Amino acid sequence: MKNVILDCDPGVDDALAILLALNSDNVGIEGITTVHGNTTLDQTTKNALRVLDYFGRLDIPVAAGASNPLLCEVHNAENVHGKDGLGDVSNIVPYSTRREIETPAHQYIIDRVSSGAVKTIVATGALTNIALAFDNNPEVMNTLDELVIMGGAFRHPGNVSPVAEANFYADPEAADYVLAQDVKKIIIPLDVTHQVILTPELVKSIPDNRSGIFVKSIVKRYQNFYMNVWALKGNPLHDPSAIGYVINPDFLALEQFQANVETLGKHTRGMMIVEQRAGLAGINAKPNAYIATAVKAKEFMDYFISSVSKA
Ligand SMILES: [Ca+2]
Repeated sequence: MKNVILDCDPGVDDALAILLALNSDNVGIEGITTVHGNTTLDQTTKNALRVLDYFGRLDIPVAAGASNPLLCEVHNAENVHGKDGLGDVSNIVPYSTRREIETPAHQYIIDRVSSGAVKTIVATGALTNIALAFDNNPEVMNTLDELVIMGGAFRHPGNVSPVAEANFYADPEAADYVLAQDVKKIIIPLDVTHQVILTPELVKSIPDNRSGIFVKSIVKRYQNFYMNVWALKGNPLHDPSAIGYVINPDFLALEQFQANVETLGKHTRGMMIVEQRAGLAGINAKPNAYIATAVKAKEFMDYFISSVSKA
């Protein structure tokens, strides 16, 4: 079993990622760290706590992190995830009376990695906390086996701009800084997450157990957004795809590239820039990341549905 810290901004798909991890024997959640993104830090922290409470996992600590990007203004996405960031379903997923621990997220991450308890971090929000952890203690952070990042759009359009994906766009300086670190990075971009579509029919097929009621309540609004605005047949499983990689790397095919994040462009800020010309005359790329370029969508979706159907 891989013990991970999930650094996230719940967020409907973050909540589905947490659920997938909780229901898997291949992954254990050491702790959850929260960041600004889909909604405010205060709300993403409350949401992490209420999701854990709903599933009776009061043993998992939550550490709150950055409320703002490193340099730019905060950019939230309540239009996608609901006012409360979780589809506005507090009647079904009530608020917790628990609080986050006192240690800030980046310090909690450093402490747990330093202790050897965690070798894998899964980041499914803006990369502010991860950047702060590397900036504060690169020696410890570079002992990680892998950093799995949901973010970026490669050969696919962006989702907050024609070229930028929401997590990288939410803090481009942090994203670019993290990609420049030596640790092994696995990037799960929109190219693959937009192939894993949870349709209303699939949701209907899930039994009304505890996980099923959770999924059915939180995805409704989110799914409508993707069907109406993106003309998709349902909602992509963005963040669950990152946990899916940890559960079974065979779900995804990886290719190594040099990848950076644009921090200056007038029209391209937050865009993932990938050097695809390696091997052409005179081009010396320095590969620094593995990018998921294909996904076994049916196998992963079957796994997702069976996982949320069993408890
Ligand atoms: Ca997220």
